[in-house]
Amino acid sequence: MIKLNRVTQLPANFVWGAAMAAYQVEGATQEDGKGQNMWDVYLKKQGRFSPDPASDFYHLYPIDLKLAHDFGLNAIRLSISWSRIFPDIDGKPNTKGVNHYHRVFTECLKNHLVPYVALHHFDSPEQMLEEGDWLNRKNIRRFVKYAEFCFKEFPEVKNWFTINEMISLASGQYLGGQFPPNHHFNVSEAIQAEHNMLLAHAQAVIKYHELGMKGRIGCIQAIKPGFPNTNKSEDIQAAARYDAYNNRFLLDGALLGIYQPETMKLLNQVLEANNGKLIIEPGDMEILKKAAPLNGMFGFNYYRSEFVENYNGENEERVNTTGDKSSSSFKFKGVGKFVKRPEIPRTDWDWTIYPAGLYKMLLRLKHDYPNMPTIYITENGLGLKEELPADKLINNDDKRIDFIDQHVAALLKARKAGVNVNGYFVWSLQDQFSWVNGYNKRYGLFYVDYQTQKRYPKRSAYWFKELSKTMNDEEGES
Ligand code: BGP
Repeated sequence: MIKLNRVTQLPANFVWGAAMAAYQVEGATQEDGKGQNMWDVYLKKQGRFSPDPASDFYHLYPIDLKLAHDFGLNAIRLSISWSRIFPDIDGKPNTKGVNHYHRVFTECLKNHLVPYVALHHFDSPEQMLEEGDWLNRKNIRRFVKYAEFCFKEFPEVKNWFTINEMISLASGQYLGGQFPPNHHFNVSEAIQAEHNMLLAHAQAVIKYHELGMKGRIGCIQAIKPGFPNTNKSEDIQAAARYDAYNNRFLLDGALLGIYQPETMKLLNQVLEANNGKLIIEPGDMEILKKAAPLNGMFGFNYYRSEFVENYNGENEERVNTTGDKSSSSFKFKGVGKFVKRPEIPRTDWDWTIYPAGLYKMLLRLKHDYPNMPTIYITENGLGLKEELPADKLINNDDKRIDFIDQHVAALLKARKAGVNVNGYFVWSLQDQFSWVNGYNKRYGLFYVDYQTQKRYPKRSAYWFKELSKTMNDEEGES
């Protein structure tokens, strides 16, 4: 018997979903004519873990989607693998890949799950990476062509997201270097990639509207608030610089279509401290400006907040990719460094558990971006090391239930305060591999036994179901 704790009632028409990304769940990386993407090549070279069979969603999607329905979800967030649709990035579409996604979307609708679909979730085709990924403007044009194809081909999808987490991709590729092409603290590249992704997003949004498509489109940003660790003005400034780099630049570009003067002042400080530069070409800002009011929704991924102090030493990032507590550090020259506060709980991967950050950021979004369309929390969840017990009953993920409960409570509190936020997608539906952690960091409502590919509902899945019953309208929003 599951007892509800903080949250005891979901609003009517609330979007109650779970998320996944194509490359983290599908497996079948060599099947049905899929082309190579940057992870196929990189993971093979790295040799740490294999993307096959992952959670074998490519074949088992009917099972996973039925589970989602049976456990009370009314929406599902997934992504399309670009290299399945266009194995040759400049070539013809691959019918097998296209039909696969038609079947997946049909299955979603059959299970009364509204699909929210991202076009790009970290998985650029290999050829795109080889030609500079988002740093090469040719790839923006390619993306818009791919987006246009998908809009026309999949009218059954009414909720589109362009690009998932521009900041995580750019920082993973060019700052921390955990993502291919593994560059370290090349700040020009990171910020240029962000600007170019904003342009790609904006052009896809404009295209969607020009085509007169009947639905909504937006982007998904990972927002990681950085709070000053002390009241010292140098720490307040450090947090502001970090925030400009991590959040504000992308929020301004996507939602206002301008980079506000204060945002640029702070961002230029980040660039200067790292001998970087950003190239904004003539016409770029007009594109962002035109697209901003056309966003029909906004995806907000929230996992954690940071506490920031001033820092002028050399750049350094150590990412905890094993779940060995306290093995991470982040020091960004001339920007700031993260400080671990003993009173704030952390996961084994050193991520703060800080639902207040979600609440504060939702209020800030309402205040700073008054034209904000409906917000959905498109990712939030807790990664744990978990094992399947002999009796196959996974009754011990109360930590996850508590984490989700606290964050949904923060969301509902923000709603009460007038923020237009109408949905929550837990990361993740089923266990899946994590880009830099592999298979030992599990987030799913459903445990995946990777040997047998069997699914087992965790206690959190039952909690999710229990809460879904408190919603008046079972179908949710469409
Ligand atoms: C987000 C990504 C997801 C997912 C999640 C959890 O940044 O959009 O794809 O992986 O984070 O992160 P991790 O797997 O590193 O724990």
